[in-house]
Amino acid sequence: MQAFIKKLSAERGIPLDWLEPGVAVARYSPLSEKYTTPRPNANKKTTAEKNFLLYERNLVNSERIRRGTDFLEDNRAVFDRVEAETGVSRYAVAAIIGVESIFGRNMGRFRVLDALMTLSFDYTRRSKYYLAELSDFLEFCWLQQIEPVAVSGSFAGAMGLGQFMPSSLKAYGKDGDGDGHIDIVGNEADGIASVANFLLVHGWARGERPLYRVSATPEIFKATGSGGIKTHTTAGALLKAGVKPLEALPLAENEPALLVDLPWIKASNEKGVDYYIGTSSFAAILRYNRSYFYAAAVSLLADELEREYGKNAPEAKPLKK
Ligand SMILES: [Ca+2]
Repeated sequence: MQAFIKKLSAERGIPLDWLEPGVAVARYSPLSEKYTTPRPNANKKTTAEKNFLLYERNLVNSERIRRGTDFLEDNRAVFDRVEAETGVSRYAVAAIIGVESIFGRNMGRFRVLDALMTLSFDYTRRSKYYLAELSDFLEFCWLQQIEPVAVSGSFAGAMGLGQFMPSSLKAYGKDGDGDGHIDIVGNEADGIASVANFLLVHGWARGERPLYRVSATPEIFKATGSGGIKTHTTAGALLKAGVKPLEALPLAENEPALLVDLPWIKASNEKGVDYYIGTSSFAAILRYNRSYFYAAAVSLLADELEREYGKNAPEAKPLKK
């Protein structure tokens, strides 16, 4: 650990007499180790991972929609400004914050310093990853003049409304209220601006919805080389391959796109797959978490928030079964 501190100090210009006492107060975090340790049967996918209906039910529900509309209203001025500056939909930003931290109610009560020190030095399965995150965390604290021990987050070190890991905070963190500091945990404007910036940098297209409902088949899915997280094809090419819109599809033929499959199983054991055309904006959400289920739940929650809260709410769409 001493060698790490010395190296970090030299490489990033962080004074040793700030780093050493800052890090010395770290305590072992048993829960960080426990929660990041794979369980013996972790390779068996749980039902919620194979069934979008279950996954969606946990994240897109009336409780979260209600909290979301409150959050949008409480932060209306910030969203007005951030949306005008970035073009990123306030509903998508709010939906990510809703999924990540239930609009700030669940940002984590672990000391980020303890979590990252434990996962870097005491728990070595992914120590290289966590050492890099710890380095970015300490650098961020130094630049923002925050005491590392004062920052709270998840058991793995994710922070704030958008649950940013330190590397994301370093790369995409934004000062949303213009006070000269990025306070990702305590300041909602900074949290909102940072999530919007993340989506903008990863290709959010102004005015574009993430998902459009279509019909398709497993054969079309395979034939179009679908399944990745990038917009590897175009809306026109997907239509040519047999994909059929199930709602208005205001996309140009050459619009970058991908085909999204969401398998579901009903309580009656009926099975099926919902298909969507995902746009660049959907791909931007996928950079937050490389899971179609995650990005689709965020997108559908955004649609629900827009319907509930938006002044120009879209007409009801057949998104749900
Ligand atoms: Ca700020």
